[in-house]
Amino acid sequence: MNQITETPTNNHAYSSIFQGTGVEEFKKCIQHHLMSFQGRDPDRAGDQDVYRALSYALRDVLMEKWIKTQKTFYAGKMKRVYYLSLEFLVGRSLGNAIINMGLMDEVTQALEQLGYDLERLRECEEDAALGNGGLGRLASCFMDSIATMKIPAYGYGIRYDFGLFNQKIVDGYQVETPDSWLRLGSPWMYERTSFMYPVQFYGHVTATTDENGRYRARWTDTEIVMAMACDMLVPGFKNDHVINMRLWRAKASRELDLRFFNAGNYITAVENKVKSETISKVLYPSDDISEGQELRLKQQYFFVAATFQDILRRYRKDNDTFDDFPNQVAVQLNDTHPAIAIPELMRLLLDIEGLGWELAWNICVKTFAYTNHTLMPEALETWPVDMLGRVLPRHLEIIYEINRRFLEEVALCYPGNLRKIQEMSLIDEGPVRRVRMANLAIVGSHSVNGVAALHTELLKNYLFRNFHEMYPDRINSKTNGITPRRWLLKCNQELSGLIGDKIGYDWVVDLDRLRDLETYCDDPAFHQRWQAVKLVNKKRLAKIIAATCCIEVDPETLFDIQVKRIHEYKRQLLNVLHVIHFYQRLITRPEEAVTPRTIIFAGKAAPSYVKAKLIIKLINSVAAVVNNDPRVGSRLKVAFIPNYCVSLAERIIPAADLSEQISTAGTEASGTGNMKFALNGALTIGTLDGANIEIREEVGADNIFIFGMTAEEAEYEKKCKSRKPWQIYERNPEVREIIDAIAGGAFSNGDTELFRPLVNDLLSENDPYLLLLDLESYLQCQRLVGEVYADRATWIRRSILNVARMGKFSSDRTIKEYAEEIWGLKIDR
Ligand code: GPQ
Repeated sequence: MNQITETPTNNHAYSSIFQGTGVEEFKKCIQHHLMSFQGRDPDRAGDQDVYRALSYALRDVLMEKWIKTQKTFYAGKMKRVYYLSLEFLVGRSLGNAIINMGLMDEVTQALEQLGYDLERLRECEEDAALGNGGLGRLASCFMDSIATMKIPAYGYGIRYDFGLFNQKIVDGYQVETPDSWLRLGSPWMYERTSFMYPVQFYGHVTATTDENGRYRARWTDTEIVMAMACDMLVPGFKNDHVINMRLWRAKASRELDLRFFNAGNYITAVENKVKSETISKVLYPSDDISEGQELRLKQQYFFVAATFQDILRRYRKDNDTFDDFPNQVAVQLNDTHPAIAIPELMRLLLDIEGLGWELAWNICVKTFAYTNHTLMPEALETWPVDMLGRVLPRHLEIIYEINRRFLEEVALCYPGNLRKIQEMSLIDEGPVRRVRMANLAIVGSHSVNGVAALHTELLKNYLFRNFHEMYPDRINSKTNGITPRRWLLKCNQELSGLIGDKIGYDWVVDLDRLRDLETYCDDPAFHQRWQAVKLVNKKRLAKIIAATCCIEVDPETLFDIQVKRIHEYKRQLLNVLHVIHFYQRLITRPEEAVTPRTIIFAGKAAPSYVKAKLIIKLINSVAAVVNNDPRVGSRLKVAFIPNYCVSLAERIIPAADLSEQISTAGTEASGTGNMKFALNGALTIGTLDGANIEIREEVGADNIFIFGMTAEEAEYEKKCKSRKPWQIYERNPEVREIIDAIAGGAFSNGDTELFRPLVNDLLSENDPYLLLLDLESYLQCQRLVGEVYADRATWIRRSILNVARMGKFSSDRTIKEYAEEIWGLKIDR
């Protein structure tokens, strides 16, 4: 696509080892990689070989720029930001690298001349799925914005051998298979095989005194695992700036090998080697729910310990004392997953550097900032005290001391108030004593942020109320964002081209510029092109659906899409209830005019989440009935696209007319899919939850379909149960018909047991997600959606206005706020 090649560069002229030589030089570089590194005859290489050679050619350029970028950090003695995250949901890198490096022309031409097609090569790349969902994808969008805004920062995480599982649908059920994304190696992963740090586990703490007679702990008899650095490079958008994510891989220590090998115990030696390397084997596949496995705790400490050795190494290059640490280092904790960093930094400062407690603690609090991503209690991490004390004995001691001092402070604030002490303690004194990682993260950070305005208010008033009362300046809001490079420029080249034609491309690095599109919101010629672009994207998705689901869908119908992790609170089940209702209307009142729809789902359920998996089965079962009912035809089709992932999202989102964001108000911290859809011209049907509220503020209430209870009303209903699901069922015949169909086996060949757990939840007074309480409002709102879509000019106008008003949701804006308000940096743009 030439449109993209015409996007503006910023002030910094592009310079690369290809400059001046261009396409010819590039071809040579690809051929060189084919022969020297892959041993392939360039005349006989296949797509996979050329994909690799091309990627290595680009990586050469990236590496050169990365080294230059690092030098500017050192030369400027810049304060560094460390973004610690157990998840980075990267997706594919090739297309993104080409676009951000401004090499689309060179690459396309070079490949053409060599006889290859870029689109096909891009399909050779495995997604890097080192994350579960929103939280991991946010981290990757942040990396893109940080690089684009030239912020001196690094991402730190784990290089999992196996990313998020692959999902197959067999007989309507989810089946998981391992994601061996490194099977053929990844050209984007730069392994530094000799760059390793030791990480300790288990062992004992012995008390000693230092020369000043002060207590010094020694942590001994530990098991050691080595952390090897693997870098993934992240280019900024056309600015010559390249940063890295440093992902740690676990390696057995040579000492461990030698000890056992020398003792002649060969098998034990190999066993131990395998055991220590399992730490970075696999990503934990649950989202918004905490898993209490020891291996997970070891993953957390493993990457934190390696990261801090790296941070201190870099800090020591320029500093002899720790006085300046918080002015030189900012650490952002992506949820509590890396919160063990707080006692780890304390340990390093106390036990290794010999600082006193107060000084060390001051440094810690000024250094750390914590982002919370959920309001749901089951997602808050806690570790059994026993386990933590066994795996990390010194850290438990330090946590106890942090807690002792903190509770003294609480007692001073609230004399005699035992309830406060109990609630705020870092230790949950239940039958199994547990460390509350959120409390640790709040106490040990100068900033605690929510990810949308509503979420932050709910943190202040409910979940973290006590802490907010005690530290009123600590909790702040940073509404999430998405990178416009991947989520518009790259994934929707047709729309980007159309927008570029009208208003240029400044929006790529300054998303507010999309406002200029408002001028064209009533222009019939523009409407026509807008609609044509959407149709192209829908046709492309229709092909994918035909190939992966064997379902023929009509691109002229309204594409109604819900793609995200499958979770009860996200209420895919509510969407299914509407599907069934729509189907029943078609059957019982065939003469009624309806807007034909294609309703599309995709998403993974955590492998152990039984109910979420049953919801997937229900979606597929309803789809089977609806799609095969000859009375329906193309007026309604339902598709569940398997194996949702970043690269699929890039295909699905641009094809949406309607975006489903229907969580129970007060449960979705922010959502980011909601932003991606609206930026690609879909209208939202949604609840007043998370960032939907801010999207409504931006696009205007007329341009979004809002239904259902507010967070306050939902909270009230959960407590007081003033409206009962079974009353709604009895009163409303339409609701009754939907539920009876599921319960009566209409989608399970007469089996009335299969979906009973879901039916029971729907009718229960204790349904925490309140589906039936929102159902009537949802059905009514969906009816309105159909009517508006039938008036195509109105729909397109609203679609244009949505895109034009999405400026706020660029992750560039989000990162600027983090940089200025949390990390203490000044950003001039
Ligand atoms: N989120 Cl706690 C996840 O993706 N995984 C998690 O474990 C937790 C939160 C999401 C959250 O559900 C969304 O509302 C947010 O938009 C997203 O994090 C990024 O903040």
